[in-house]
Amino acid sequence: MNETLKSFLEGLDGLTLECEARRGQACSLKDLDALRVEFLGRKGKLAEAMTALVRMGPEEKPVAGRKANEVKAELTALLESRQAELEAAGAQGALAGFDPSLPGRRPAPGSLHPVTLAMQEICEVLTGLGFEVVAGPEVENDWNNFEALNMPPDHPARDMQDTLYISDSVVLRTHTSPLQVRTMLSRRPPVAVIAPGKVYRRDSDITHTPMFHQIEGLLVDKSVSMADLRGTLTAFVRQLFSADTRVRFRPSFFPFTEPSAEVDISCMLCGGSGYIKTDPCRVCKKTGWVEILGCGMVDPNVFRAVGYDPEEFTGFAFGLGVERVAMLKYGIGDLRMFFENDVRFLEQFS
Ligand code: 2NM
Repeated sequence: MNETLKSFLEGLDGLTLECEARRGQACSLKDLDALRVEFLGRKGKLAEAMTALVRMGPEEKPVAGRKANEVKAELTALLESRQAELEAAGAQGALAGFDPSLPGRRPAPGSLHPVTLAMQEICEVLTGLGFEVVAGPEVENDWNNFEALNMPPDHPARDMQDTLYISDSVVLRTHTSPLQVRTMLSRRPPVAVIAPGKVYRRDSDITHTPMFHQIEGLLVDKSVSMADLRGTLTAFVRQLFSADTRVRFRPSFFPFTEPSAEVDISCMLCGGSGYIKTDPCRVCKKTGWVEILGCGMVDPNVFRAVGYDPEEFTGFAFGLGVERVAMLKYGIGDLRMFFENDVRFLEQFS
């Protein structure tokens, strides 16, 4: 046999052997594709070997051509069978370690923020006592936030609140009382409302945040007295804390009430003794009392501003800070906890 033909045929058998040896090393479809290009591509090993055909005579050429076709079919079959192997292994790989008997992953349930919880509890107790919840804008005009509440422009009481101004006559409400002003402007007594919501002050340190939550209450009717105020607030704190909670009023000042008082309740931690065993109580600082809210009898000037006759009607009002109540109710020592949104803190209230 012609030497050229002989080495051509041997070379092609060598291709089949090499492909057989290397197909197992292709561990991915990508590897396998590279191998296909290397052997069967336009510039691959088979195409390269076949360049020898042009130098062959008419007797050798058909033999060589037939062999080339056989080898091409062998190479194709080798690579295709490897592809089938890889695809089967891939399917098993995707399912490897999958245990269909395991329970599904559930999304972690969220929980209400402690300030929201306190807000809800306070509102529940007060609506139970007959108050109706009212809401309104956090951006207020100067008249609703100050003027109608017996705080004219030059009133020193305006300095008590560091106000965040939108413009000369528009503010972020510094308390929720403008909701009560709005209520009185739109209704005639008897009125019994509570106004919960966010309020804003230019104040920021470890015990003050620029935004906090307040709930204010208002009762107006014929012959509402300070005794009604005391009875209402006593019932309120006994439901919010415990039935044996004691109440005391201290004289105070607010521009919108006269007389005004601050209300203390007996300490919910030490029960009013000032001590936990022999340690000074950390909540009431040994006094046995904690301040819980401010209140008073609505000033006649407020009634005149909203068009109520102060000779015909009297009323009481009160206001409390929700963060403070939440700290006392849930034993939270640091106001900043409410604003950090640390899940480890928040999830304790679920
Ligand atoms: C407080 C304390 C005392 C109050 C007064 C009024 C209104 F609108 F009726 F005049 N609303 N809230 C009030 C009174 C609020 O917070 C410490």
